[in-house]
Amino acid sequence: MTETDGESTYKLLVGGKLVGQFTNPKTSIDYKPTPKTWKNISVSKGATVRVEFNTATNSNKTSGRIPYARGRWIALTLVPPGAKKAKDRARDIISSDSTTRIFEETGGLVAVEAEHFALQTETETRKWYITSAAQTPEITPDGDESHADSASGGAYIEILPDTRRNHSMKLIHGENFSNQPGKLAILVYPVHFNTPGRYYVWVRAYSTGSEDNGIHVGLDGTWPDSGQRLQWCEAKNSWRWESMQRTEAEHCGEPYKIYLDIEQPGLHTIEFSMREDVFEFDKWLMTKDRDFIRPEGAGPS
Ligand SMILES: [Ca+2]
Ligand SMILES: [Ca+2]
Ligand SMILES: [Ca+2]
Repeated sequence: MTETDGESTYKLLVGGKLVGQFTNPKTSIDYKPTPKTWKNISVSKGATVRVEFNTATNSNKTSGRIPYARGRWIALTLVPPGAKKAKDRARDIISSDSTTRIFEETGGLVAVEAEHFALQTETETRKWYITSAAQTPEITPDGDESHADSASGGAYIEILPDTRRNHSMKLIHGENFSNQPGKLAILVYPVHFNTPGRYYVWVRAYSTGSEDNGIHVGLDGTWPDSGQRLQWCEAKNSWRWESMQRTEAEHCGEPYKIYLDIEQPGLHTIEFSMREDVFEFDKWLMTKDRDFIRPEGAGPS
């Protein structure tokens, strides 16, 4: 923040090393936010980030009380590389491939086949593969058979390989499990929203075991708490629409807790990422109706 009585200098140190320095401009306005951006700064795990700032005066007084600035500041924000505004991100995705589908919300509802994703990222460890009557992935191990004949649109996607079939098999964080969203196998769908507001997210999935029934949902490259740990417990061995969040209190999930807030109308990206491998994903929808009734079949077109 600028101060009229002096121009303080700020230093940013990472791991004890000076990576940026900034001196406030002269000003006639006190406490005006004056952001400074430093690019291409790497912060290694466990590094200490330190901000230093000094007092400064621009007074010519030689006696009496000398006015001075205190080096006031408000915030330090870390932005990951590649982070973009929501609109830029969605536009980049669309312009990179002319065949990309853009979905549209009307009347507070949008429904999308999972296999119609625009792209997927973070695929080194686990990846989504399409299964249809004509196409079965050749990735092994895969602990269950094809369920394409009962899938909406005749196709679904599945995260492979599957190295954790049941609770006794080894859980490897960041490999066959990720309680953290946005780490593994991220799917991206561009959606144009006409109606801002709170949308409840429902997903149609097929669970055949105890370690294939969780996923995360996010918005515009962010992963809010209300999109984490969608969970399925009921109706094993069938396609099942669900909108439940796994919590400490209820491992099978609580209703009304899975939602995304669309604050501005226009283009956004809806994104899903892996929680458990061999998750089978047929279709998803977002509805403004909190009391949306679970579809028995494929759900809205
Ligand atoms: Ca399978
Ligand atoms: Ca699994
Ligand atoms: Ca489908």
